Amino acid sequence: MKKLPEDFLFGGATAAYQAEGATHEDGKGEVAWDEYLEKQGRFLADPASDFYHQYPKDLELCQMFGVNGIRLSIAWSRIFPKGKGEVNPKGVEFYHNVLAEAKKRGIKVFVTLHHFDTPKALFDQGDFLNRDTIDAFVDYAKFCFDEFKEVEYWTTFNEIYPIATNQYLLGIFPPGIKYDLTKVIACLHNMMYAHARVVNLFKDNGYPGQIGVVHSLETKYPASDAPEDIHAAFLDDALSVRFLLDATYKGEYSSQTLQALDEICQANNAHYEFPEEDFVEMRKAKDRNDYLGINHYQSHFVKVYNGENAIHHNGTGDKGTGSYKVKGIGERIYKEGLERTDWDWLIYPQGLYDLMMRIKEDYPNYKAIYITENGMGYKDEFKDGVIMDEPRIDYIRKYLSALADAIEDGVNVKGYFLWSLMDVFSWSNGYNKRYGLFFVDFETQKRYPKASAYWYKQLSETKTIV
Ligand code: BGP
Repeated sequence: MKKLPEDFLFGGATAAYQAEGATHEDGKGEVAWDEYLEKQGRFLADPASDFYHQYPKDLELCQMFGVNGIRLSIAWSRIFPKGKGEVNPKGVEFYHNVLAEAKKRGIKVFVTLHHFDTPKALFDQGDFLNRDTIDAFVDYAKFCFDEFKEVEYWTTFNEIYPIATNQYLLGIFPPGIKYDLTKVIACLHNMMYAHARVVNLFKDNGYPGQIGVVHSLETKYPASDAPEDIHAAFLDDALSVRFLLDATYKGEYSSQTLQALDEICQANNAHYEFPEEDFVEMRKAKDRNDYLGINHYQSHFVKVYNGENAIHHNGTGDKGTGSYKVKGIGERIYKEGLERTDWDWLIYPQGLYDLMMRIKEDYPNYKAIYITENGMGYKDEFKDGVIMDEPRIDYIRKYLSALADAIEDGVNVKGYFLWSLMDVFSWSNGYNKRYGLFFVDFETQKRYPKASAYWYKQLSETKTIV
């Protein structure tokens, strides 16, 4: 039996577009997803979990089940329907109401400024490939810091790497572009620079509270001891993990990162250029991150690959259909004997432990870590209001044990947010990939606590992983 610290936060995570629904209500502006999903014709982000109207119920459930933290995001387009310019007072009012309700119930709120939902007016101009979007983002952040003084924990971005790659490598997020490594790298850098600008704005102006960024960090291992596989894992890691951590905590890219970028660019006919003055801002911000948020679901085993790019995203839950091969980086393989979910996500808690230890070693100025997302997508079975989701409990138990080991070994981890608090809409899977502690009947919007919710409540009360 392992213990977690007495003051550990047991949270649940959500995101505006995946939880709120009401995508056209009360003056909310468009996001690229609205049109993209409509055209795709598989599912829409309405009703999602109707958090826009159900939030008092969801926060009540948090309190009842020992969930003492919630991660949510502000939909930029509820505040500025066109991304900048005129403010929508109804949007502002909505978030004040949510924050007040959470406070009433003693729930700590972590607020993300951007969770995959750039307002369409800016998205159509190139999103973060267009440097004007950075200025608009900084202005939006400033507005929020001035307005929402009740917020204690701010996060600039959710998952810069998946944004860059899902938009420009896998092509599963709008604008649906595939295999464009030039765009991937430009997007990564511009967003890291935007993060630094916002952190410096926050600290220079002495706003109250804490600020950080949420990165998706998935540990990479070589598929074998062969030097070329070791190198492939190094390249995959350099682009997806090291690039982000270097930018966040070193304020520049280490020579190893740049060496990997050069190699990746050469294989993919890609190029990059980083304005030198960006690093002035980034170096200034590197010791000002109050915490690092980590989303961690899986790890990858990587093998050398020099063939043509071939990625198939498993967005249906048909086990074994996913594949990932990127020229000059590597192929992610399924390691024999390791469990994976129906969506082909490898269950490997050791990866979380190794990641924690690596951050402690390589980025000693990290201050504090919150696991801001971890959880298991599962096809829950609903039987007369009862949902026995043992595989999910088992998944959380294993990952929390790995986390407890890392804490024991000196990593400063302050809390954990399960993805997701209640079932929500999934960007590329729609509604059959459920993650929540609370089952949502998307037709009636009724909530039902799953077995995992009762397990989590006990965990939060005893701090003991059983
Ligand atoms: C993270 C995102 C979340 C959520 C989660 C699960 O990348 O921050 O928004 O979607 O992954 O992903 P999926 O719904 O694709 O299973």
